[in-house]
Amino acid sequence: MPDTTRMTTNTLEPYWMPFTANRQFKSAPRMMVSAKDMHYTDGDGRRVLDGTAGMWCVNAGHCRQEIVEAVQAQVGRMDYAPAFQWGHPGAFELAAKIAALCPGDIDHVFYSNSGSEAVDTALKIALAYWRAKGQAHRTRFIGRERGYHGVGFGGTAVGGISNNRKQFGNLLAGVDHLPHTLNLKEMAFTRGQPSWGAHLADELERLVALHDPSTIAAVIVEPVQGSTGVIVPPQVYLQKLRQICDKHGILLIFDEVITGFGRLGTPFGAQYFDIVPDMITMAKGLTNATVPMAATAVRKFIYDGMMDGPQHVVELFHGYTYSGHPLACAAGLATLEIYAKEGLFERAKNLAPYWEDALHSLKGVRHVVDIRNLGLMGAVELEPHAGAPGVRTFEAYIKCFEHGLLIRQTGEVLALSPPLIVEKKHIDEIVATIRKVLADLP
Ligand code: PXG
Repeated sequence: MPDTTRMTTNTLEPYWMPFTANRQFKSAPRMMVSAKDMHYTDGDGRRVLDGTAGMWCVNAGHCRQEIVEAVQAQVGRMDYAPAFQWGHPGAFELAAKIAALCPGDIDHVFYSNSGSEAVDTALKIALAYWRAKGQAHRTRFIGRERGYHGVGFGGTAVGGISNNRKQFGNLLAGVDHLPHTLNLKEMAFTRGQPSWGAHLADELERLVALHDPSTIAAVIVEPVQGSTGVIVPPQVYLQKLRQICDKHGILLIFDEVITGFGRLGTPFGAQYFDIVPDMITMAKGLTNATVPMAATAVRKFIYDGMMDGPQHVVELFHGYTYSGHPLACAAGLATLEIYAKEGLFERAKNLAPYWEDALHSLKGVRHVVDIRNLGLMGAVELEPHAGAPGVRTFEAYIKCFEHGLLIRQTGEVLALSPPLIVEKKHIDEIVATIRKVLADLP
């Protein structure tokens, strides 16, 4: 076995790391080597409290025995089964369990391997559905500023992060964006959903009028914007988006890659907001991140609408070698069982008020200009150094790590999303560490 704790800088070089300042990292690498429940152990043997469930994905905590054993058993029984024109029992069993967790009549599940693929799948299903319904002119997508929908060309196009878009040319044609809803002047330090901002949903009416409803296939939004710093939707904003989509016959896609699987105390954000979208994209918590897996779940009318033409003809010319991979299905089934057995979604719901109070106790701490929370998501926004965006939060991020706490840094925001097994003592530790780090930070 290679000793991954003692690598030289030379051996670091070949790996081109994703979304990472490679040269900076390789000059001072941070390595994780093992993990259990709420903690990582880093390359120096230090325990690091996981304040972000890895990257918003290890919702049941690390290296859960039941998941490990399920994957081990599956890899010994059958490593792989062809995904096209063949099946294996786990894929069907898991699809039924996912559908049962989904709201309303969302009852069919298409598998992929990452949130990015789940999003591109949803966009392709939308186009294919409208074509099947004789409305092939509905090709346009509406995303939102500051939205993150992964890194495929479709997801990048409907996403609203200029850094993620600017290197990659024209992306997908025919995409427009709603404005984001963050406004510190109107909503700083709001607990939960802001009361200001529902009117921003009316911007969808403006875009629909501009492009004509007959050209629009779907609107895609994250119920709570995660990656760009936990932007909580204003009260009734999402309900208004649903109404406007209904009025114009436009499909509404909720990207629940982060908000899925209990993050808000409900199976999906859709239930938290009491909305039935037409499709839900999910990944991350689906397998507790043990094996990569994602899914796009659709309402009955979408699946039924695609089941036309001769019986022997493929209905959707789309899929991946690893769609419904046996190891991922084994991990997914074991994960969903843990969520149910331990009541982890309910646990998140019950802990959310404690989480909210703890986070908001940081109000007044040096550099803090906003605190946001919903469910077990949280964000602390800092005043940047003049002329140096992102530098102060990066310093805070590194200092937290040195103090044994893993958080996420995005722009001017420190983002938090602990595993749902988090205990009050861990929440206290997360907040105390951030408090200390910020007090000492220039
Ligand atoms: N949609 C949403 C809403 C996401 O948050 C994706 C799609 C893409 O998933 P994949 O599996 O292709 O990465 C995501 C991913 C962060 C962070 O720190 C967030 C994500 C990934 C990595 C880091 O905010 N979200």
